[in-house]
Amino acid sequence: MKRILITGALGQIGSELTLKLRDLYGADNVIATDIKKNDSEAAHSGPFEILDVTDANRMVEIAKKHKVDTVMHLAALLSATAESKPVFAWNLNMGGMLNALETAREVKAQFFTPSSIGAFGPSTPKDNTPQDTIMRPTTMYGVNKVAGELLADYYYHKFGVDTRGLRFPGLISYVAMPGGGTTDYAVEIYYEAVKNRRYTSYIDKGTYMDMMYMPDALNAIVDLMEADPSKLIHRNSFNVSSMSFDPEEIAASIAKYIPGFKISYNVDPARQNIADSWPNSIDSAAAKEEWGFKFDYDLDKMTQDMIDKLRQKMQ
Ligand code: AKB
Repeated sequence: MKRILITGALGQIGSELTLKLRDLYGADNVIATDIKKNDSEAAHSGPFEILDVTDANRMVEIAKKHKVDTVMHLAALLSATAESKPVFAWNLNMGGMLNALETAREVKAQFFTPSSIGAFGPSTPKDNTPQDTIMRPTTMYGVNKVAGELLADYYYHKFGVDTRGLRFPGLISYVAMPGGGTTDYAVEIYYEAVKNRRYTSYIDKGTYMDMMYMPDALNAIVDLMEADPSKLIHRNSFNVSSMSFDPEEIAASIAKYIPGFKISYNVDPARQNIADSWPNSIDSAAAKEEWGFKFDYDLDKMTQDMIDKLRQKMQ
């Protein structure tokens, strides 16, 4: 039976991952932590501890107190926020990562952390970006992600920590809003479509980025963590994506379910710059071959589910 410590458990991924893991492994076996408590289900459906991930001692103390055998480190600043506060981002993203890896080493735990399509940069091949390729990101977030991938591989080779990671695309969900990401437009657009039948996009038409619906992302985390280690050639981190679209294409998909939906543009140069430095679409072949990555949702199936769920939520 697993005993899992999650950092950033009340964030965009954590709010849903915590509940899924509690369903799979038992509520008491999933220890949610975050810098503040809120009134979400993730904070109240099982053990919860306040944790600032830059506090190394406290992280180890919580891991020992709850006898965890798995650390899932989700706490991090996303790309647009990291770009506006680069020094803070370095300290939080890299400090948190080092502390989480050290915790995993000390308590002999398996380790997961998300990387991102943000780990790639303008000199990376843009289409069908391979698993192993040029990684020279031009954002602080990307620098943190590449350094984090290397550090996680280092902990595997040097100390034998069972580290695993996924390069996530933009994640879309109706549960918790992302905060400070470049791909957030693809979440906001659904909220605005259901409320106002229109959306003003800060990302320009023609800008393609990879995306994935949250249920597929959560399944990918569980499948990777349960994968047979002898099959893993890569570890930190695997390309995974289930769709790639630009704002026009997501708007056209929404218009199939919300007739009259209109998109307009007011491009934010800061976030557009970040988006322009990322791939159009990445190749998930290594994840498929090494641990059977699969997904259920394409753009239209996701759109239909997002709209249904948001209508119920906003009633
Ligand atoms: C962001 O936009 O910063 C994230 C990501 C793709 O890593 N959603």
